Amino acid sequence: MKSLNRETDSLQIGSPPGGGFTALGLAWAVRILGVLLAGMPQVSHAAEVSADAPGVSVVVVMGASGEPQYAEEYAETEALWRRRCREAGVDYRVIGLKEIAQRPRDDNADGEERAAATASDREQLRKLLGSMVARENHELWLVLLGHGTFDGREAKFNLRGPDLAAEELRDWLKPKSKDLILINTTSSSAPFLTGNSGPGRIVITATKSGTEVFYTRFGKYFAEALASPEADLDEDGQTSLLETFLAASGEVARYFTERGLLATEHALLDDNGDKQGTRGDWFQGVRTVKKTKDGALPDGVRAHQVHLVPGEEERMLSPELRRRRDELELRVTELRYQKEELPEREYYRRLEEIFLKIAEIYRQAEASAAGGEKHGKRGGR
Ligand SMILES: [Ca+2]
Ligand SMILES: [Ca+2]
Repeated sequence: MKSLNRETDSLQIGSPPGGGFTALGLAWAVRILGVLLAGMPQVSHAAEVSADAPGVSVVVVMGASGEPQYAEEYAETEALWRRRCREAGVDYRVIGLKEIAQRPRDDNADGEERAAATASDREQLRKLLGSMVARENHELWLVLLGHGTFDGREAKFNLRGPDLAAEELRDWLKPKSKDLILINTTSSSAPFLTGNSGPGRIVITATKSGTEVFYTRFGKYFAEALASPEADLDEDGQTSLLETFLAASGEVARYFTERGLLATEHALLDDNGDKQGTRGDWFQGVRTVKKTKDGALPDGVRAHQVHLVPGEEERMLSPELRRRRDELELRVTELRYQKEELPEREYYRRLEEIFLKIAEIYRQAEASAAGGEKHGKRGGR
């Protein structure tokens, strides 16, 4: 407690120039207090990252369903994604929902339009991603629902018509060096993590290897946990991508345990770009117990900053302020991992420097919220 008092006494976090705390400043001070109390290793508060307006696109791809019971389940899962995206007010696209034969065909359409209407799901996805990956400062969520296969060499996502190989998707996504969230909920999905892992990217797969080939439950549980208050582990009023992953992983494990069955799927999350996924059972709360080399951030820190449906407080920050705040919070976490190697005075000096910058972001947000109220406007995504 002594060192905690010293940290907080010296920082005066969130205190506006005139003294005393404003609402957001106080919220921030309370949050930092929590971070300092929890000791090392620790991650900072969850925060949502977003890009410049319009900010976020979610693309859900429904694979070939095979059996009718799967078709029903995937349709329900897609409906959950759609609902959550509507709540979040983000751009939502779906591929593979309508039967190809049912797609509207306009007799007056030119050749290109007609070709687009009858194109395979794979081709539609290729075209859509081609336009999306070129957008700067735009967060792209790509969600794959359905079945996957692995022949010992190559993993594929099963689509109606031609399938999609992990390598092909890797090539299509290559221009998107950051702000990419790939969630592959199919069997044999792990090779999609290896191929798409990278800095600024978050990759989640339903399985830990290509050889976990059986039908997966992870995707359904994941969609159910999206923005679910029960999944909000740190109780900050919003469910992060990490919290969603942990809730879904927990449900999968429970399913098999309750039936006395050996689990046939183990989901992975990678958000530090090292091509190594981390399993849900390697986390205690929202922190992984897994050690990283050379002081690298562990998996989960970044995913805990991302929220499909941000909480009320988050919405008061503009996308640009959120982005800056998230970067600073990552620096706090990195610094905390280096604490042992730094002289104490230097550690607190650097910590204070970052905290003051974060406090300034909240001050700006308050100032613009006050201005917005005057003019009947507010932040949003
Ligand atoms: Ca939370
Ligand atoms: Ca990793």
